[in-house]
Amino acid sequence: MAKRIALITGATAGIGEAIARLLAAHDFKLILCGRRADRLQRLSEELSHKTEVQTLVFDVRRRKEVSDALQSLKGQWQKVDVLINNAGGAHGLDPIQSGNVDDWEAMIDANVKGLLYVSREILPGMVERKSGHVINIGSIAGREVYAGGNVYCASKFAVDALSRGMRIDLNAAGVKVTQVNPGLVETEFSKVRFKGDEARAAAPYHGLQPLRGEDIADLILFALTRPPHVVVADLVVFPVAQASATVVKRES
Ligand code: NDP
Ligand code: 8X3
Repeated sequence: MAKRIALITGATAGIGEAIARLLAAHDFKLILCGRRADRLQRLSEELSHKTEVQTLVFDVRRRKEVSDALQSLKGQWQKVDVLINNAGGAHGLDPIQSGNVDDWEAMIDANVKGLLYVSREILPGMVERKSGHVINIGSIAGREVYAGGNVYCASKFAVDALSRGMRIDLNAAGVKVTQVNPGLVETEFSKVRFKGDEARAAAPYHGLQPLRGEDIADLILFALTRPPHVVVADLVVFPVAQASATVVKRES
């Protein structure tokens, strides 16, 4: 079987980088996307020993950058088989009444609008070919709201609605849609949320064994390798120490 082409947004760190490494070892060609060109270049050089790799540098919040980047793909690379909408994150944990409006915009623009801009470029080809698989990275924050989560949670509730909507609209074309909703995964997520404050960034993982990006990548590979008639529609995954967005067992 020919290698499938997987496009991964947010491949420069965390979950996206782990997905890239795992798919490179399992018969996928890769289109790696992110804003940090140096990291994309390094990862591409490393993975090129295992598979064919393209890189695209763009900010998912910028509609024209997204369309220019994706339309620059040539030949076989235009036929994306697997779209992994992973780029995004949280900015701040402030109560709604004192929230930072720039943080709100960054989250809505990347987590919701960015996912839409990228999907709008890739989905028509999947529909035309009547094949493809979209994986959206949601979150437990898209199922439960917690203190200070307000806009981040809203953005992930939106991803949940978009995943369900995609599944319905793409049903006739036979395009698979999988949503993966992780709980606590130790990546750069918390450093970004707390703007580099190392102590606050480390706190969510204190006294427990969090998930790693590799754990999420493993589930995605599972979803991508089911038989043609099977779609893993929706997954919630926690570290064992976590029972909900707010119930977490910590060893002191
Ligand atoms: P990281 O901060 O480690 O990685 C985030 C990735 O997204 C980076 O590659 C970053 O690349 C990219 N990214 C962020 N903003 C943009 C942007 N505007 N344009 C393009 N790329 C962007 O976090 P995670 O790996 O943890 O996060 C990946 C996804 O998983 C996110 O959607 C997050 O919400 C979700 N998630 C994370 C959980 C966790 O506990 N860590 C739990 C549940 C869901 P670059 O900066 O180079 O552009
Ligand atoms: C990331 C998980 O619980 O920090 O989406 O919001 S959480």
